[in-house]
Amino acid sequence: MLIKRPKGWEMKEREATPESVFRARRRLIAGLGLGGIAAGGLGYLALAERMGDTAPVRSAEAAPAGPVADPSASLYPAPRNEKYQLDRPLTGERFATTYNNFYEFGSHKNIHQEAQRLRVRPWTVTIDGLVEKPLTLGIDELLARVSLEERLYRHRCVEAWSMAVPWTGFAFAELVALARPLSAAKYVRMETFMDPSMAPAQRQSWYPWPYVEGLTIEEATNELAFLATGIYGKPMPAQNGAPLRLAVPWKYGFKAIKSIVRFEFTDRRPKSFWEVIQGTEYGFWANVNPKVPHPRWSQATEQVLGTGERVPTQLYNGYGEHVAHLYADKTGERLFM
Ligand SMILES: Nc1nc2c(c(=O)[nH]1)N[C@H]1C(S)=C(S)[C@@H](COP(=O)(O)O)O[C@H]1N2
Ligand SMILES: [Mo]
Repeated sequence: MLIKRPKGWEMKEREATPESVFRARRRLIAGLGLGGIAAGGLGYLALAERMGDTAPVRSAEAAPAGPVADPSASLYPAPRNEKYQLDRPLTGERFATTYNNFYEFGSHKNIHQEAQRLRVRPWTVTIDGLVEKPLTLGIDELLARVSLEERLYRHRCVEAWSMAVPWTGFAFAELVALARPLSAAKYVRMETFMDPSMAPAQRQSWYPWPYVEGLTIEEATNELAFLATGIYGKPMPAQNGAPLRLAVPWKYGFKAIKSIVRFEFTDRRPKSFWEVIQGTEYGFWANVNPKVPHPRWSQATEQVLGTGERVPTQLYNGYGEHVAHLYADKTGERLFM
């Protein structure tokens, strides 16, 4: 599919002032129709409103010191794997890194500054459950045991906005190989960190923290399943899910769990964060399908982050040739929500 390259995609140098960025954000927010969202168009915000959580999260604690140098910085940029091509321009970095969903830092999109409280070293990753030998290792140890590459992927949020970004990371299959799951393992359950001192919104007890997501082993070992450690040729910024987050581009964005600390191999289907909150709207499979509307809005089109352009949504977000076979025998399952 050809999508016209929008005008004004790239910011001119002279526009790179904080004020123009602020104005660009306002245009972006207008373009994304957030007025409509505030009126109750989107589930997450509607939930937050019901729960009385419309005010930004504030914490009594002092802000942490400035960011420390990332010990993995020398691994970037990693070579690009040309196999994964886009049908649209890349989203501008300043959009993808300032318009985020990361509920641990607040239920609105503008959490990128609050997210700088995230401390990404030391960062321990645990691999356990139905595996030959449980493993606990530091993120830098893990990075030394995998091969990093860059992939250009689309990302389709269930809220009907999308972006296209260069992730750096490694195939999820590499982690599964490290884990050596037992044959009884059918799923991998992933967990985000739990630390309200870094992420004040985790004190909001009406959310089922920590954030949890899951995949079948077949999904996790599909070549598209990617564990991202960086974006735009640099280590992952906090707000995008440093230091390790999932990218499964054929699924709705909420599957792409951020800041992972644990991979548990299990024979039971994990119940994800959003499924616990609203199981009738956010299920386990959550594959993208323009023909299956969300109970409260259409999924036929999506608004492109940074331009506000509206484009048709594709089945499996355009990745059907890689993943459709995974679901051929799953009749009777709610595959698309
Ligand atoms: N831990 C955690 N992971 C998360 C979320 C979150 O709130 N917490 N939001 C999800 C949603 S809804 C989306 S669309 C993507 C957004 O990723 P981005 O901010 O890098 O665009 O992260 C997903 N992963
Ligand atoms: Mo999302």
